[in-house]
Amino acid sequence: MAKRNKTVITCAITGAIHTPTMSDALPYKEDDIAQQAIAAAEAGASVLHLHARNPKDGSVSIDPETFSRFLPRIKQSTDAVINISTGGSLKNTIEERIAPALRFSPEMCSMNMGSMNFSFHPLAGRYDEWKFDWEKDYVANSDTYIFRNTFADIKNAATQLAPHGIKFEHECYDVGHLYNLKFCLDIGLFKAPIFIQFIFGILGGIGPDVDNLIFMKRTADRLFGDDYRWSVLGAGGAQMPLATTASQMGGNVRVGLEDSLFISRGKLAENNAQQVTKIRRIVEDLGCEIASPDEAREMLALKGGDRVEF
Ligand code: KMH
Ligand code: ZN
Repeated sequence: MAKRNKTVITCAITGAIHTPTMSDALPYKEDDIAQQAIAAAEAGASVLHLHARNPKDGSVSIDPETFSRFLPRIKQSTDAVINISTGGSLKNTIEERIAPALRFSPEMCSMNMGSMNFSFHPLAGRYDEWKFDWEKDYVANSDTYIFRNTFADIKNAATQLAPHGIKFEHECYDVGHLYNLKFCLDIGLFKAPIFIQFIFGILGGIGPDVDNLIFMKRTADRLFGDDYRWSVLGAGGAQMPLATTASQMGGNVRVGLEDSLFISRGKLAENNAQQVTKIRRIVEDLGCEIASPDEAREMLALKGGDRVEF
């Protein structure tokens, strides 16, 4: 039997684009982000995908100063790979969105591979009470936003970030984004091996069906051959089922409160580490091993934790 790859668990600690603070478990203060990130790493996440939030009201912050209040703490307490989001909010420009990655030169950062509808407006009807004033309108109006990632934006971000040797988490929300990525790879914007995060279940992207996962994987095999590594993120209720399927297909997985506030149907997760513990148990029970941070560094060809600027 062929040797199976180890599974890299990424944990996305606190999303900002599409996750209102409607669970008390979702960290938005710097101390809580640091504490939950460290606990997720201890539970088995080898990569930590990080956004920042305004500690006063949980709104998206793309201010590098906010990141500076938790990045060094996480680095001092864990060996995990730090992956800084360049997603910002649906209202930020690409220049604003890449500012934290430019300042801190992490081992990884996200790179969203196409413009799209990215909506969570149906959530607006599900809650009567909101923790913060901005949330209801932001959520309700998300049916008017375009998540902008034009070819020019991608080229601009890739060119400015290139001197930093950062490995991108290429976020692909639909099959067309794989072709966008292929085009960008062919014109030299990115270096192999590339790391693709297949994303399922965002309203505006491809749906969370196993057929679609197989289709995305087959398409990526055809386009990138051996030049890519891959992982799966299912939004909401699709998180654990699709991560389980991906791990059985030889892929890597992403969990975290950014993408689902739940631990099981209708039950809120207590924290990020609980989701990491759950997927780790599933992966190990089904006969795979999880990758350590250094094994993730090798698999993804990262520059090393000693070459970041925080
Ligand atoms: N939460 C994901 C669906 C980013 O950070 O650049 C989107 C995301 C984007 O992770
Ligand atoms: Zn993110």
